[in-house]
Amino acid sequence: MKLKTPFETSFGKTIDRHCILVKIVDEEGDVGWGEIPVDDVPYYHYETVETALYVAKKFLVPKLLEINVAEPKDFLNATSRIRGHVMAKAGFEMTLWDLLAKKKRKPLYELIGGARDRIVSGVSIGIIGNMESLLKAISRFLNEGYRRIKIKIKPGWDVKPVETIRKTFGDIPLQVDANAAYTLENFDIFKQLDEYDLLMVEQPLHYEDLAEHAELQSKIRTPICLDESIKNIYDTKAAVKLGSCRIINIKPARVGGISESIAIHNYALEHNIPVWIGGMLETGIGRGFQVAVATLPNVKYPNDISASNRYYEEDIVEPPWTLNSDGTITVPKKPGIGVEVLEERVEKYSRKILEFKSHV
Ligand code: OSB
Ligand code: MG
Repeated sequence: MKLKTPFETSFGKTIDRHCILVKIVDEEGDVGWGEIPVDDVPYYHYETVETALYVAKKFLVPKLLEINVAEPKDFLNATSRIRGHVMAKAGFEMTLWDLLAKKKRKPLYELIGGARDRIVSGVSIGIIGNMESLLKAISRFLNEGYRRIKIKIKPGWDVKPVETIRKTFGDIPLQVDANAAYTLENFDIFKQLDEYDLLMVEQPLHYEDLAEHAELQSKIRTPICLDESIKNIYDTKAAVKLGSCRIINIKPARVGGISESIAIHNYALEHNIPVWIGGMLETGIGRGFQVAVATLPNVKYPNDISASNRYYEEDIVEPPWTLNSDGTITVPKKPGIGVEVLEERVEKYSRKILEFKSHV
């Protein structure tokens, strides 16, 4: 799917989004949908369209067809020997959640203990090297009602845009995301950013380096929020114990699905670490899972869950996700993720459709 505008981060530029959609039809004819929001290149995350497809075909689908699934965790247990490949797994786990919720005739958010009927939306703006265009984009998103602005930064594009945004828009809720582009040698940059009352600085250092994040956090006022570094509950515990962050960005697909998202959410809640829900430019299907998880009680900051029209000319769900004038998105009350998948559109955008059947 072609993005309305290219999305640039410290690791590269996305123009067309490729991903894998999962559809599961059970023996009673009930249907679940899910999304594996992989990219073509392993820059933000190590999995790609090709690796996820391989793992799905070779390991996940055969296992799924072999076992009895009453709940998503039956699938997780059956595939627990497969290390890594969390996004591929998550795509199936989430599909099973949608299916389960539909079978129970309940909205997904209710099934997972969600506690609100609207979620707060922020917007994530890629690197726009031209200041005037960046300010224009921010002004447009603020007018639409978005409740927080996040800009991507990289060495050479950090303090200056933040300073200019503060001068132009004053005290708006603002945060930056470095996507791991800095090292402790850049400490001076973080010292300068510390003066701008940012809500948080997201993933400043290497995606494996919890120790140096802890060191940086001890030296700046601005809360560090980890994104890439949080891959599961185990590194969540390590990050919290080490003091590597004060906020966590949970992306359901990045951590292996809904069950792991809930585990991270609950652990963070017990340790007074607020969370929010991030994204990877998901289609309307993946967005449904983000919205459901964003209803959990410890979600305390605006989410990277924007309306369909922030990303795509046309989404593949009906109704598309829309922003209320107060900068929220209403949580659907229909069963499952609560939006209908437009299969004709899915086919229109599909490059490849694979079908697998159980012979049991
Ligand atoms: O780091 O949060 C990120 C998009 C793709 C990959 C990584 C990130 C992002 C975003 C956009 O920031 C979030 C969204 O609006 O979906
Ligand atoms: Mg991020």
